[in-house]
Amino acid sequence: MSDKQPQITVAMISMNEEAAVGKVIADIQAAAPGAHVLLVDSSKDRTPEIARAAGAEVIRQFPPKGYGPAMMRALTSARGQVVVTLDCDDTYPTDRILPMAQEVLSGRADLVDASRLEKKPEAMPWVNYLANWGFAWLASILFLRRVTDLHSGMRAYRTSLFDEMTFLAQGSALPVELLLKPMARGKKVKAIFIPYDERTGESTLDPLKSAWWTLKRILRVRFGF
Ligand SMILES: Nc1nc2c(ncn2[C@@H]2O[C@H](COP(=O)(O)OP(=O)(O)O)[C@@H](O)[C@H]2O)c(=O)[nH]1
Ligand SMILES: [Mg+2]
Repeated sequence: MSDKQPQITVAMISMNEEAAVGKVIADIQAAAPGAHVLLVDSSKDRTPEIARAAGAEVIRQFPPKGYGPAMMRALTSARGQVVVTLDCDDTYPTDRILPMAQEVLSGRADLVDASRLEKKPEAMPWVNYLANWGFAWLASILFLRRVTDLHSGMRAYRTSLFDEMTFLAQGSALPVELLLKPMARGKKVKAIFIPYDERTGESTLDPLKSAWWTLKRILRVRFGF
């Protein structure tokens, strides 16, 4: 950890990502030198040791509480003006970290969403793609602006957003609310398109539960219940 106060935190949550974590942190450090790297980790494997040895701050959350509580902990523990999130499974392009952070630091955006869904990614099964596409259209209609990817794990957030508004950590599909609520509150939300790579290791996602929570979160933010 460096002594000077970083402006950028790159935050990840991790559960049993020992196959990917070392490479992901090395890629982050190469792409964003001086950024603070933070993991909220709920692993049983060697992920936390590998991350600490690589210079990351590791907050242990064990036993695991699920994606939402881990992600909220990461977002609210970030240092500096901007926090960029990534999955810890080597599926997101680390070379976009700095350009996304720069949009926030410059004041042009409060949130930048890295959409994986400009077109169907080869690594994404059709059923996931169609579900994502349908929910993105529903949100686009209800929020009166084009949204393409509600579930991206790669975002840049102005850290002050987490002092200004609260998000429901419990339940699946938290990224939906993390995108739509700032949008509904008039924050400057931008999107870029990114490529999406094959995952290293297994996904923890339960698709039906995620679909149900996606719908609930869209309606909750839009209609305030
Ligand atoms: N700390 C923590 N991390 C989690 C938990 N569940 C999932 N993750 C991590 O969250 C990220 C996204 O999960 P992933 O399985 O890749 O979901 P997918 O990208 O939708 O397939 C990965 O880095 C996981 O290791 C949890 O309960 N606690
Ligand atoms: Mg992932």
